[in-house]
Amino acid sequence: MLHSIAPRLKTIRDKVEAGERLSFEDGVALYQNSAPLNDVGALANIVRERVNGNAGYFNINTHLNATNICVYRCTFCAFRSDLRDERGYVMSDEQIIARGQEAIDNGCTELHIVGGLHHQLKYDWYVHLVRILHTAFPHLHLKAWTGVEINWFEFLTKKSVREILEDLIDAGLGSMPGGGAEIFHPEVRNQICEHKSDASKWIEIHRTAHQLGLKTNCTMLYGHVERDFHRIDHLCRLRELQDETGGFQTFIPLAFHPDNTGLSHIKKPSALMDLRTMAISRLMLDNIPHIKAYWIMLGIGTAQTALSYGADDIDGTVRHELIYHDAGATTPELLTVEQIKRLIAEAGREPIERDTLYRRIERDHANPAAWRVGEQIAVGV
Ligand code: V47
Repeated sequence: MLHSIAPRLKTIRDKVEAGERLSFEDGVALYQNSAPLNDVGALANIVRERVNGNAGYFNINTHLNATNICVYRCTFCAFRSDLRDERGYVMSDEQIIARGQEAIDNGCTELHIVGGLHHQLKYDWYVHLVRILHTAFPHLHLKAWTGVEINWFEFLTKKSVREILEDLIDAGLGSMPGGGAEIFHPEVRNQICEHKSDASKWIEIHRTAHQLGLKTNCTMLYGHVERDFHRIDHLCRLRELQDETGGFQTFIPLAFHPDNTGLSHIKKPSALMDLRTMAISRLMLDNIPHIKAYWIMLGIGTAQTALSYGADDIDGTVRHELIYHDAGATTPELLTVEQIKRLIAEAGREPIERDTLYRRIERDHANPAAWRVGEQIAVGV
């Protein structure tokens, strides 16, 4: 017998209006096609405006992927290369410093640094990279290495997660990006990245980072082999850690891009799926301050729409993005500050430049590459 979704939606609406937490079952129900997307989006928008008002955050940042050579073979990844593949590269210290200088010259406040788990490079190379950048550019925030990379460093050094993070903080690490989470549920994880750190390891690494005072982000890769309940399970696990530590700043739902990957037979998720996932993320993650619509991955139109479906941030101007462009993203490789502000304003939100730690950035109009950190941004979670 078919059950109507309407009574459950009414219960969910009452909970959202009362600021009550949604259950696992509520989350799964919101994924049903019979739950109208506009209704789900309108509920998420209530939470978005309660938490972040009318703000549309962005930052000015640059990516650095210092090597694409990786021992792992995640089926969803088009970026990785084998050691002897002609696509494989490792950047020299000079190239790394030049990327930092380019960031400074363009007024960036953040370097987003991730890469491959190289077969031969030692732990010291990864720490050294952070140290030389921090020494040369002490005001540039280094958001570096995912939980998966930290787990690889454990394997290389036999040190504890805490010791590794302490080494990296000492070298100049400012925070950690949210990658490597993919889908936590083992039914999916074992199909798409069986060899890399499992859910409990990824969670343990972020817990330890939070205990050491580092802020981190979190992600979920959707639109491949997972089902609705796998996504909701993933969000519930993130929510649980956030209850314990409060250390996550931003959640970024990542839409799978199939080109040049081991899953190229799968169709990329539709814009409707992107918006539904954005909205459900905002509704389930009632304790995470920010939800990011990563424009590189969503495309500009969907990212703009997402600002009314739960998202309050659209990431940065971004230079040198490789992970999505290798997997077929057709978005531009960078936006100017004027373009990013315009697209937020067109979506009816107030563009606010932030740094990685969500402090306002104030710029000198005569010299836009010069900036200073302003007040901490308040949120309603
Ligand atoms: O962990 C890899 C994903 C992630 C593909 O913290 C893919 O601010 C789709 O985590 N199609 C890395 N996704 C990117 C990431 C990120 C991005 C922007 C901001 C932040 C942040 C973090 O990209 C990986 C994986 O989940 N990914 N390949 C692909 N073909």
